[in-house]
Amino acid sequence: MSFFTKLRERLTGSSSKIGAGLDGIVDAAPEAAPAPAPVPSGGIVGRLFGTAPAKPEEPRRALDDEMLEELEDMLVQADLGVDTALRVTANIAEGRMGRRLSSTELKELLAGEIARIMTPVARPLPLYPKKPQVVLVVGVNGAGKTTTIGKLASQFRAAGKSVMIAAGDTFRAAAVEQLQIWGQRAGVPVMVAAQGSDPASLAFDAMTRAEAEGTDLLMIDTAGRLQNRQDLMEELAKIVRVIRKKDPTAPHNTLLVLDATTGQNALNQVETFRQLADVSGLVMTKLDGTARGGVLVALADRFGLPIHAIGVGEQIDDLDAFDANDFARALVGL
Ligand SMILES: Nc1nc2c(ncn2[C@@H]2O[C@H](COP(=O)(O)OP(=O)(O)O)[C@@H](O)[C@H]2O)c(=O)[nH]1
Ligand SMILES: [Mg+2]
Repeated sequence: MSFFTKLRERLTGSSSKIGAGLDGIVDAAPEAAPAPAPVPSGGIVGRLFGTAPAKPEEPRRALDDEMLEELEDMLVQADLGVDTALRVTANIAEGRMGRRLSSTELKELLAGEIARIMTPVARPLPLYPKKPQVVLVVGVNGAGKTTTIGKLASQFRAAGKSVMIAAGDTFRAAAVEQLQIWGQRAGVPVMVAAQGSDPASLAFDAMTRAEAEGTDLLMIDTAGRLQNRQDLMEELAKIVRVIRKKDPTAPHNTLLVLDATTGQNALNQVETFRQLADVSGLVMTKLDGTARGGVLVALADRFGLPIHAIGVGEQIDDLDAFDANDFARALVGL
């Protein structure tokens, strides 16, 4: 896994948003203090004493209530949510009122606060010795479940694990075909059933085959028809019930896949899916090129669910582990 190289390249939308926001706040210093003239140091003295060439001073702004309010508003705009924005701002303010901060210093402070929120949730998908380890994948239509399963299958294969996929979204024929294509790409078998057939019986068959073949990992795709919440809840509950007949400890992980571009809506989706299934961790997709990565901070702060991975593109290797520090720095534009 290329840790966050892709994120750094692609999180440009988010970083420019918060980064530019912070630049704007500092530049908006009411006193508009002119930057002090740079000290000349390129001459003989500089060369003799090894002084670094002078950089033009960054603008600074004294931290006051007005600046904190601007900071708070900007963070709310960047999808951190009101509660998280308030707390982050208060932490930055503590012991620093009146201090003159540059945009870079403010970014460092903000990155530190965000990293502190994200560090406890940055956890890889836990691996259990159980065979097969069952990963149930849930989320609304279009969130990126099928794509994420394909990417995960490929990474586990590359790590030497045997993998099987059950195409539990039996509602849409196209969904099954899509998963078969991902299965081919990742080199893993995909168990399918007739369109409209019971996903629970498919899950049961997949468990049976995975057990017989000694498969390490069984990933079960599901439908995401939230419009029919009661049906979906029953469908998921039934899948869990039948696989527990085979292994009472399954599913070992229930991954909720969320689309970063939905912004604050991701918070509602977590609330909903926690009622539908025993969600054990999150995957956030489409962080490439979206300006809404801030919602991850709100999610972490509010729910504390592990973030196992992030999607940074549509290709098979576009799934990264989640690293709190890298994410925080990329988000604030450092
Ligand atoms: N840019 C981008 N697109 C993604 C990512 N993950 C999934 N997609 C796209 O989102 C769309 C829906 O994905 P799909 O896996 O079918 O969602 P599902 O309905 O939850 O199974 C597809 O066009 C995917 O290529 C990602 O991390 N980045
Ligand atoms: Mg799908």
